[in-house]
Order: sequence, then C-alpha cells, then structure tokens
Amino acid sequence: MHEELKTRYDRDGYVCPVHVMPADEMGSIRLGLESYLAQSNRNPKEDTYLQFKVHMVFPWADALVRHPAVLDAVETLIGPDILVWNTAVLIKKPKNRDFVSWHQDVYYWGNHPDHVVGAWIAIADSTPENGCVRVIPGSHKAGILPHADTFGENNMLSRGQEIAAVDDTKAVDMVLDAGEMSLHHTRTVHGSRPNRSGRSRPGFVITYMCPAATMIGPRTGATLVRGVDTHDHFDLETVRPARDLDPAGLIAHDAAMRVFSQAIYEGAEKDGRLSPTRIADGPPTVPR
Ligand SMILES: O=C(O)CCC(=O)C(=O)O
Repeated sequence: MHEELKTRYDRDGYVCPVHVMPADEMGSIRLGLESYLAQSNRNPKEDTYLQFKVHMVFPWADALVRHPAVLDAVETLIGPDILVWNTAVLIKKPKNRDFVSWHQDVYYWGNHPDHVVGAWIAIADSTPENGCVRVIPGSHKAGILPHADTFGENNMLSRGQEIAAVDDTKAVDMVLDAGEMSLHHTRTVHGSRPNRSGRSRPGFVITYMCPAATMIGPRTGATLVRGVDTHDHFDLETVRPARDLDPAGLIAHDAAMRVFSQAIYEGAEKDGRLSPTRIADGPPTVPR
C-alpha cells in the first residue's frame, strides 16, 4: 500500500485520502479544540498557540504529529528520520469568504524541496462546499513559480500571495472525511475556496521534513518524531505538553517562537522576498 503511495506522490505531488483514525476518535479531538476556542475567546487566526507549533501546547496535537498512521505514510515519502518544523490549525468558519490563493509552500521556506511534505489532517469533513484544499496535480515538477502579492480581501494569506497563471480546470479537490489526511509536496501548487456551507472546516497542518533539509535564515527549532537526526540543522525541541496550555509547554513555545518568527523575517530579507506575515494583524505567522 505504501509503495503505491510513494508512486502516486512522485507522479502527482500529492496523495489523498490517507486514513489516520476513525471519525469518532477525531470527534473527541474536535470537541477538545472547540472547548479551547470557546474558553480562549480569541480569533483562531490571531492565536499564536493555534498558528505556530501547536504540538508544543496541546497534547492532542503532540499525539497527532507522532501518530503511527501519519508517520508510516510520511516515512514512505521522506525516509525514516522525521522532524516536525511547524503545525497549525486552519479553520474556515461557516458561510465565510476566507480563501487561500494558489501558492507553493517552498516559495517562502527555501527548504530542500524533496525532503519536505505538508500533511493536512481533517478535524471535520472537508469538502468542496466547505472549502477543502485543492491541488494542481503534477505542479511539483514545474519548479518554483512566480508569486504576486494581491492583498486580496479575505485571502487567508496576508499579502494574498498568488501564482497568477494557474489553469484551475486541472484542479483536484482533496476531499477528506474527519480522521483522514492528505499529503502534498512542498512545490505542489495548492489553495482553497471559501466555505459556502453551514459547517466549519477545521484542519490540522503539519510540516514534516527529514533532518537533511535546510531552510533560509537563522537556525530554528524542530521536533524529532521518528528516527535520528545526525545533521544538526535544527535545535531539537523536546518539551511535550502533558495537558492543554501546560506551563512547561508554553515556556518552550514562547522560546521557540522568538527564533522562529525572526527566521521567517530574516530569511525573507536575505533572499529578497517580501516579509511573509500570513495574517495582517496577528503575530507573525507562517505562510503556507
Ligand atoms: O487550509 C487551507 O485551506 C490551505 C492549507 C495550506 O495552504 C497548506 O496546508 O499548506
């Protein structure tokens, strides 16, 4: 099964769906997330704990980045040694205009592309009606494409960074049931349309890479979730949250964030890219 997954990933630049856990098990994670959202009373798009390294703050996220079904699939694509660079929760509220323009993740990160994979795990069903992620099959073979800043209203990417010439008749909807995931290559062109439905669309996004990967900018941290790291390109983050907003996790998260946001900005300056803040008024966030 995994052999076939690698063949499809190499050919198309994505695979979908991959089963992670039964929908009812994911339902418990969703309830936990919703109870946090209700008590924090923050806009999730501006909540650092949901936008960056979520796995350092919430045990359910820590468990998901280490879930055997997720890691077995990722291992097939990038090998047995696996780091997590970032995680985020991306929520599209019901009947909401928020969308994500066509983009490639690698445009900002400058990583070694073939060693980095994005996992998108459905916390609830993700469909064309509620704005599931869409991909252009085979686009990972086209190199890094030019992106323009459109500052489009409701674009979840803060500058509305967009690849203009995308033939979206070729787009494929990555439809997922709760508990399933998609995996996409860091050069795969992807985006998503608004949520036209009455149902929320929460997704958990993980950036996995092998330890040989490199990123633009100053040294950042990463969490080793399988195998070994003999490359020493990242500071290994070892604190794991025992409960939601665990004080030890929050201290580690704050420390990780200082260098992480610096890396994002400095990296952008160094290679001439614009500062890649994803959400205008919130803390600096990682563009996807
Ligand atoms: O959640 C979305 O709609 C977009 C996700 C995305 O861009 C990513 O996972 O890299």
